[in-house]
Amino acid sequence: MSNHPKRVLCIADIHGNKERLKKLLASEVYASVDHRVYLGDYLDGCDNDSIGTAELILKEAKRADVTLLRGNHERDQAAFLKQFMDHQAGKAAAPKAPKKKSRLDTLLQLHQFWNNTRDHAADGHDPFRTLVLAIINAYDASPYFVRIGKAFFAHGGYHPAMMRARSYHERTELVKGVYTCELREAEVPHVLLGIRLLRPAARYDGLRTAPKGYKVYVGHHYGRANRNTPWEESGITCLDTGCGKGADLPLTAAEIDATTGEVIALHTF
Ligand SMILES: [Mn+2]
Repeated sequence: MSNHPKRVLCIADIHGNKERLKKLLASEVYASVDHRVYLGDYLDGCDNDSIGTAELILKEAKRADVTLLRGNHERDQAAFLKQFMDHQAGKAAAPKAPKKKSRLDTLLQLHQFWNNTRDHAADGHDPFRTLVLAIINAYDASPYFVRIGKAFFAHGGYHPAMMRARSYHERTELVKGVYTCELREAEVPHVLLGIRLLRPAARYDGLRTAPKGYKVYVGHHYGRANRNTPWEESGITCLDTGCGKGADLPLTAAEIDATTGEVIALHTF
């Protein structure tokens, strides 16, 4: 009957903190769980290594026992990079540079990467183009949310459409019992990517309460009052403890019993 992975590690926002991600990847709990769900926001930190983090995450993307969710930062960077590549091909105007320093840092790091590798482009191998296309493709292949047993995972919040999900997402088809669903684009940014979670519109009533019998796990909310520890409210747990956002704050991961949806243990790296 319940054919889903049993023990799931849910990993909150990384924001370019490659060192803490490396500690997590080398940990006992990472190795021992049945499945891993990343809540998105891999890139854009403060003086962090977003490119090194992206390279590690792109390796994770190849694993069948890993689900990478979309964060609002990936959405913005993927849109920028798509337009940049189209611009290079003469098909679009130049994209506008982001104003936020953390987002600009990622692009400056990409520029540095291009500087360091452009000599290799001459023989037909272009590491910059390869990396940028890999980031865009990984973003396009990532679901907005995933359900495993009694646990829902999304970057920003719960949406009632998550309860209606029946289809398997291509990316996670190999893992039986991992449900994801494509939503209408209009439903997505406001809830699942967390854009309006703090001031939800009336039509997203289900947003602040997990459906009965289920638990919801999100990231995104570092700006909330009790920022350095995970918080739980009406069945929705936020695991974002500010990793990569400047001060040396931990990366938090929750080990979850998917059969009940409950946390078994919290781990910090
Ligand atoms: Mn975030």
